Amino acid sequence: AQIHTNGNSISSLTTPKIHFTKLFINGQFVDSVSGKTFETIDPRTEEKIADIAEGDKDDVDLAVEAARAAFDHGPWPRMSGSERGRIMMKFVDLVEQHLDEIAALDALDVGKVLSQGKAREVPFGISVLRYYAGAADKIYGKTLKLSNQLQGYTLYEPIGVVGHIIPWNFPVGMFLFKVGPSMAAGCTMVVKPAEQSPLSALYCAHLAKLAGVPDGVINVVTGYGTTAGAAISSHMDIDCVSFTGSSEVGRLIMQAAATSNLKSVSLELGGKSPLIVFDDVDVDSAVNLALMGGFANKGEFCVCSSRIFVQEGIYDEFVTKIARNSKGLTVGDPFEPSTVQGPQADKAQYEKVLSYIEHGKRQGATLLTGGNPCREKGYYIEPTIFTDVKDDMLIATDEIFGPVMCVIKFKTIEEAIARANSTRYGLAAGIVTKDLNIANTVSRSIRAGIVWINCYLAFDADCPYGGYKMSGFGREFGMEALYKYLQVKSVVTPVHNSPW
Ligand code: TXE
Repeated sequence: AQIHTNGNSISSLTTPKIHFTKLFINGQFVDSVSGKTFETIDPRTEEKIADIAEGDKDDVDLAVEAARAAFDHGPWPRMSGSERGRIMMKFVDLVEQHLDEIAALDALDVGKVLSQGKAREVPFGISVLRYYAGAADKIYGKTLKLSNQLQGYTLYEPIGVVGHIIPWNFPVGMFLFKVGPSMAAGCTMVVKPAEQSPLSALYCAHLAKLAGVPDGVINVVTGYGTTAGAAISSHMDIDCVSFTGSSEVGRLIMQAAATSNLKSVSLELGGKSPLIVFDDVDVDSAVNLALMGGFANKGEFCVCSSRIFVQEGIYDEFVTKIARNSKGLTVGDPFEPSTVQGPQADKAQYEKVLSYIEHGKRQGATLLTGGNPCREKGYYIEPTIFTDVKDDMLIATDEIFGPVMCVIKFKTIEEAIARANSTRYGLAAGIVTKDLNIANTVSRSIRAGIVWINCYLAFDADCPYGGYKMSGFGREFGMEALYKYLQVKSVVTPVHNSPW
């Protein structure tokens, strides 16, 4: 199928046309070796959107073969950084020209609100890709004066073939966040999108080809985790795997890497992030920040502020106001302009969230608002807030990954720090206060990869983020992400008769 590359013809679309449903290997859309397909489901209707080629180990082998040939013999790692950057810029421009259509594919696949995708997620993904296009010719080593007899320098070289295993909560975002830095580094890659959300990755792979990215540099194998995903993490010819998803699967990826070829691993594994609101703030703005942080992307967001700690002096007012404002959030069809929250991405997530709500009720927390499915069809759930939550209840310890928030009262700064940190996760945290000393003390005391002061979900391509503790390791964004895909070689040479 061909799509137009100049301009966007579908800004008034309701649901987008599906152009690409096959695996993308060595620059071609191909059927899976087995000929099998799987269905991708519209979470609004629970009906099939399209049949997608089901890649398996054999398809991963073919994709790795193509990526390996492109790495060992192709132009991509050999061309100058500025030439790679130039091609990447063309790719960025094409993604930008097709922004509306790409946002619509994700809205269809996993229920993301179209207006938010168009205004925020896809533009942010584009800014990340553009950042790495600009970074491709800014990879520097060091010069080393080792002794009077020796000098050296370091060369940063691409790590090789990369496997990216990505989740469904930000399909195009994750694709661009991972593909961008590894492309800039000069790597070639096999990407496995989540089975819930294959459409936008295939579309972007096509745009990469149109931009002039050589065949074999980006390969996309759609399929399931236990087959295609596992084939990537255990592959003997993949040099590095970058994974975002659940802690359980993160563990399997590390095990597979360890028992195969000891490939390098980076993991981003979700969280249970605290937002700590102190007495001295404007309660209305703190409430709005908490709602945004907790319910953004229907709570399917690894950095969601799912535990809101509120200091006792404003607690009652905060609870009254958050209950009222939460009821004003419109849950509905993600293609409707008035919608704030769409359906959960798939049936498994929908059922998981509802079962946590039941646990919350059963374990004695107070259901302040929400708690129910909210449409006859589709995976819609009301924004849900619990109070009277104890730190050891499941709703306070586990990543629910849905629109469920716990509001918890605290007295002192020491108590807030201790309870915020008493989680196995460490991805993000937020602090709301006017007091600079409190902000500085708490931000230094929190064990998390990113801390927001008087804001939340403030991301930038230049600002690294990733996990402490069981939220994983390795960073997305910034030059930190680029260096995951490089390895350093030291070159040392003797110096004769140096007077210094
Ligand atoms: O994740 P999985 P699921 C969390 C969140 C969510 C829970 C379950 O709490 O409710 O995980 O979601 C691939 N080898 N996060 O089941 O299974 C899979 O095909 C290799 C947090 O969707 O981890 C998909 O591409 N790969 C999160 C990807 O892993 C495997 C984002 C993620 O799926 C595999 C998503 C295997 N054995 C979920 N099994 C975040 N950190 O943002 C599955 N996969």
